[in-house]
This record gives sequence, C-alpha cells and structure tokens, in this order.
Amino acid sequence: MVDLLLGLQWGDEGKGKIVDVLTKEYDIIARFQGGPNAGHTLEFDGIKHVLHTIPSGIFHKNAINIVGNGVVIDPVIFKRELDNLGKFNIDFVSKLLISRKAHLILPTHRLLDAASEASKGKAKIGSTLKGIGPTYMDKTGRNGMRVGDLEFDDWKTKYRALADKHEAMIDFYNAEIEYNLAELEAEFCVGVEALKKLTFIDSEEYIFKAQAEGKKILAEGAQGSLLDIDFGTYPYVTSSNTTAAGACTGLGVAPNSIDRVIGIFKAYTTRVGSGPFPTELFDEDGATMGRVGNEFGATTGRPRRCGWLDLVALKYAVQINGVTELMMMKADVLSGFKTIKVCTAYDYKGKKIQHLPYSIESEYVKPIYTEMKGWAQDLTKMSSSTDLPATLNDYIAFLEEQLQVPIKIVSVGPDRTQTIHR
Ligand code: 2SA
Ligand code: MG
Repeated sequence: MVDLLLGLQWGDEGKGKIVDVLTKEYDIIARFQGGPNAGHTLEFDGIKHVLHTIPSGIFHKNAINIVGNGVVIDPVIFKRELDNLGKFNIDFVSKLLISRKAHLILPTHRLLDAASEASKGKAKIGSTLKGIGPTYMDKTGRNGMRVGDLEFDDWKTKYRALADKHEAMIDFYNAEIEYNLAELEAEFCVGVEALKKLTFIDSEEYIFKAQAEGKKILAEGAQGSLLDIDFGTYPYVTSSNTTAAGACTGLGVAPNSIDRVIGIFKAYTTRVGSGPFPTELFDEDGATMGRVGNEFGATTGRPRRCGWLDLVALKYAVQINGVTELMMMKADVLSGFKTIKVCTAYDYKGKKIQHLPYSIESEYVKPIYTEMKGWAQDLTKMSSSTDLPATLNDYIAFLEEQLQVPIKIVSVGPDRTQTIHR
C-alpha cells in the first residue's frame, strides 16, 4: 500500500519534518509533484537541512528515495542539493532514483517565469521564479524535455530547439530581463552530468513491483492543497496537482492502492506569494507569528504572510484529499497568545457560509471567528501529550470535532525530537 503525506494549507506546513520523522516506518519515500520551488526543512543533531527536489527521506540509511514522473527537475539546483548531501556523507547514489518521465527545467524556463511575472505587474503570482509554470506548460503543451531524453545522444539537439523557441517567447514578453544564456547553459550541462550519475528508472514500474513485494511507500507532497492547480486559489496557485490525486498521476499509483492520507497543517496559517488569504493578520499578532515561527520562505527567503487558522479552508482540503489523519505543526508558536481565533465560517457577500466559495478575495469574504483561550506555557521541551496545557487540548479537541479526523501528531518545535504522538 501507499500512504500519502500532504500539506493542507498554502505550503510550508512542515511536511519535510514529518516525512523525516516517519521515514523509519517506510522502505520508499517518493516525491510526486512540484520541483525546486519547494523548500522542505528538516532539523536534527543541531543542523538544519533544506531540501528542494530530493525527498525528505534521504537522511535515513535504508530508505530508497524516488523523484517521480510528476516532479520537474532543475539539474542546476539538483546538483547543488547533491553537493550539500555529499558534505554530510549521504550515499545518495545508491538510494536516490529518478523517474525517466520527470520533466526538466531548462534555464530558459526560469527566464520565461521571470518575464511572465514581470509582464503581469501588480497581478503577479508571486512565483518562486524557479521555472515551474513554464516547465509544466511545456509538459502539457507536449513540448517538454524529460530526464529519459538525457539517455539519448540527440538530447542537445532537442534542448537547442526548445531553448531557441523559449528565447523568442522571452522577446515576446518584452520584459527587461538581463541574462547570459551561454553561462546559464554551461551550468545546466554541469548539472545534467551530475544528474546522469544517478539511476534513472521507470518509477511506475518500480513502485508497482515494490508494492507487490510488500514494501511500504510514502508519497511526499510539496506546496499545499490551496496551491493546487485545480482546487487552489486560482490563478494564485502553483502549476501541479498538490492534492491526493496528484500522487496517482505523479507516481503512477492506482487510487485503490492508497491507504493512509496524512494531512499536515499549521496551528495557524501562512502564505507566501500573492493571492487571497481571508484570515491574514496585518497587526502585532501576525508579526508575532512570523517572528516566533521564523516564517520566511525556505527557497526564496521571502517573509511569509501570517494569520489565524482557517477551518473553512482546512475542511475543504480534508475533503478533497480524503484525509484519514491529521498532524498539527508549530503549536509552540501560539504559546503566549491570550486568545486564539479560529475562522469557522465566512461572511460571503453578506451571507454566512461554511464552504469555500469560487472566490475568497477580501472584497467578497470576511472571516467569522470562534475565540478560544490560549496557553502561556512553553511547549518546546514537552514530549508527551499528557504534558500539554488544558487549553491546547481544548483547541485540539475543537479542531478534531470540526474536522472529524483525529490529530495524531502535535509538533512543538522544528527538531525531529520535538514531536508529540497522540
Ligand atoms: P511557483 O514557484 O510558480 O510554483 O509559485 C506559484 C505559487 O506557489 C507558491 N509556492 C509556495 N508556497 C509556499 N512554499 C513554497 N516553497 C518555498 C518555501 C517558498 C519560498 O518552502 O518556503 O521560499 O518562497 C512554495 N513554492 C511555490 C508561490 O509562493 C506562489 O504563490
Ligand atoms: Mg516549504
């Protein structure tokens, strides 16, 4: 069976940490969508690691890590990630496998991303500018280059044709972007050589066989459900399916082989990039969440917008994904708030609603809050659920009752060890 682990908000829920904590239960960890726009942070032994394309199971001895067909890979960033792992003596050559069907991010994809964003002005998506959108456009437009192409001698011819086309498109945008393509291409080729040292596989076949052998597989999502290309806050979304269905297409696993669907959410909400965010705070409370929670993009360093938990949106994500268990992250960040607010309904054009409407832009949607008592205790040294303050237990019970799904883990700090199982 395959278990899924997904972010239920706008990303940065703490998926990396939980995958790392859970990896000992699994034989295989597989990424199924997104690319180096992701920033998965793991902390242990006093060191913080940030992964972008490589699955978060890589630090464990025995787990095989797969980059699935649904992922888009930038060889330049990928090489940097490999070099970092090398510093920690991680034997990635034997335990990191790449799907031949994964698409490649070309340097010109990154330039197109920048040109597209520049042309949008105020309406920009707030992309991480890693070339994600243009690469998925080439995938669905049936123009893309895939990892498997690198095994054929003519890959550079294919590359040239596509890059030339991109250059013409960049001109079309008329955006003022300066670049030295020769330099970028040299770097790309070095990245490709590093990538080619790894084993390329037909990941759907590999995973199918692994399942038949009774291996335990965890599919690791990137970004969050509200950034899903279909179900997120379009157009302020990423270009892949971040929801459960994305694991089927991004790895080639059949829906009936999915067992647990683990939904990760923060005890509050953050968003990085543009787009609507009903519970966003512009006051001291929001600033406190950002400061205490160290809310900065793990890929771009951008400050993340912060706000209260939005249960309307969270319920929607639980429903779309078929979440079977929840894990609440960063509970420690809310310590010290006298009152904790939870958005339990929206005022939508003057009517109280409890589902996510077509648009959640602030001109149509105002959050309606339920208030709960906060807690003052520092949670970061707590290790058992019996240690947790009563008001935090009330908060957890309220969320479980509203969402009708059990909360199995409460995270009280970034380190592996700061994890409370319930
Ligand atoms: P893109 O780069 O074109 O896919 O961006 C489109 C939107 O998706 C958002 N997005 C993210 N949101 C949260 N976290 C992400 N990863 C990094 C992190 C982000 C960072 O872990 O912190 O470092 O800034 C991520 N990746 C994409 C993005 O903000 C756009 O709104
Ligand atoms: Mg992140």
